Amino acid sequence: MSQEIQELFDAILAGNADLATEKVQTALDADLEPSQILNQGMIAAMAEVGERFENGEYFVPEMLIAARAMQHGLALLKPHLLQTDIVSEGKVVIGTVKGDLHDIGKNLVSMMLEGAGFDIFDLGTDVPSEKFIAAAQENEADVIAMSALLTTTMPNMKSVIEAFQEAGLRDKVKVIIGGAPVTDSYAQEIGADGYAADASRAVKLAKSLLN
Ligand code: B1M
Repeated sequence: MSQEIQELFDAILAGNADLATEKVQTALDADLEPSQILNQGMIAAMAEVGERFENGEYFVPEMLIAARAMQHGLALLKPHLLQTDIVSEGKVVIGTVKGDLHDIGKNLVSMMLEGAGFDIFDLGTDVPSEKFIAAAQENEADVIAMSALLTTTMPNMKSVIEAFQEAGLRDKVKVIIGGAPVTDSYAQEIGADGYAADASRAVKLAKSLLN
């Protein structure tokens, strides 16, 4: 790991938002690839935060400030991750499911989809089925993208799919899902159209489903 990436990783672990932003700039100035800065410096740091939480070294406040540091750094990195001059690929309604407040992964997926030319309608976190349905109808969505980070909230993805079925809208949209505890077999089990392990795979999946 380069020194710039290591310092960014450490700044996120320490939950220092100003320092994390500064270290993203330093890494960009050193001509490091934005994807490397994201994956090795930022996503890896959040994985370490999760491990420390599991081991009882970190608690919710530490997770929260680390997440805030990541989001500050991400705001600076965002323009460097996006392509320009792209035509619309389709409309995506995205959100983290009901009961779940984790939004960093969802924001990354949203950002990458936007960068790949999709029109994004981001409903935020803790999104109930009715809100997914209303947004899909209002915006004539092509894709419903759901994120869940908790094993306890994953079943709400199934509820959303069932709500689309009950509303007679299931065949009008493609449903993609993701998030740390979600798997390909879970996607099949609940009748989603696909699962992606990370944001760039989510872009490939959405494109392949619409073509
Ligand atoms: Co929470 N948390 N958290 N947390 N948190 C986890 C998820 C946990 C794994 C930590 C741990 O124990 N190791 C654990 C879940 C255990 C489980 O269910 N199996 C956990 C817990 C227990 C909790 C609370 C219950 C803690 C408590 O209160 N006692 C609580 C729940 C609150 C709630 O949601 N109701 C809670 C709260 C929080 C904070 C609010 C403090 C904060 C979130 C802040 C925020 O998001 N704004 C937080 C954080 C930061 C984490 C960890 C440390 C980091 C999550 C993260 O941002 N990762 C996390 C540990 C971990 O994940 N290892 C943890 C970085 C992000 C880029 O990755 O979101 O996985 P991720 O997204 C990836 C892929 O999953 C994928 O793409 C992204 C990468 O490109 N992806 C998709 C995501 N969505 C996708 C959708 C797609 C496709 C791909 O298609 C649509």
